[in-house]
Amino acid sequence: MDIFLNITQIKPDDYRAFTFFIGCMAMMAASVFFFFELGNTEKAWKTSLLVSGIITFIAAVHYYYMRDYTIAMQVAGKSGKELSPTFFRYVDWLLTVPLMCVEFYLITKKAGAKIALLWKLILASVVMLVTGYWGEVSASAENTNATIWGTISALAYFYILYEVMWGEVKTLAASAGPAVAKANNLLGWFVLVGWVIYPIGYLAGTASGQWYASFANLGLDMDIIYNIGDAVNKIGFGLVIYSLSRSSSN
Ligand SMILES: *C/C=C(C)/C=C/C=C(C)/C=C/C1=C(C)CCCC1(C)C
Repeated sequence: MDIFLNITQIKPDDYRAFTFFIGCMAMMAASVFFFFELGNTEKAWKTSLLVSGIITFIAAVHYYYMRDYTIAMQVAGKSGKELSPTFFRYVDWLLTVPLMCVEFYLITKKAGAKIALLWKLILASVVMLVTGYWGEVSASAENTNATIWGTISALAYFYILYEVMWGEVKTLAASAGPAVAKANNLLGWFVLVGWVIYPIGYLAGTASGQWYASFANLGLDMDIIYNIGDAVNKIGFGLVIYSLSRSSSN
């Protein structure tokens, strides 16, 4: 099979491939925007904005490959879970979610955030993602792995949410001034509402044969849900950082 797949092979009703395609474009556009805006950003916010651009750029590259992957599988006659680029998906997340934790550290650093806080957030995000990955790849109608690993993953997720909304990050953001407090609050809402899209995708994708099969089957594909989540969260996070960099500029 030709490895240089042509995007014209996307079938008109293949929403999975289509959302990978449009996700790639959106991430690329966002990266160009963040990178170009670096030039007229105050020094204090340059690194934060650079990280925003790196996050969307890493995602753009992964989306480029994930789109090809899913089309290749489609063309090879595969179906169901085989169409999901699970490995690339989690490699992408393992790079980008810790970078989102870095954003929390960067915006609270001038209020005294310690490197230990950053490591706690990164560790929690790695636990969340590695267990999620195990849950996805080992899920089957014969076992309860998806539930067990998904639960551990969710605990790590709640820890991050707690730190951002009510814990150390929140306290530091409050003492860093109103602009940072507001940005942190907005980012917290992304973690609360935006990140919840992911466990919904996970439940939908692993539902077969599980106790949650009846309600998790939304008729929506797991990848489509994840793709929506990524666009909302990665670009949204970046825009919050961008507006923070503007509000305290001049
Ligand atoms: C840019 C990518 C982001 C922000 C990805 C975030 C992913 C999550 C918050 C995933 C969370 C999961 C759970 C809370 C439980 C089930 C397994 C996961 C990994 C889907």
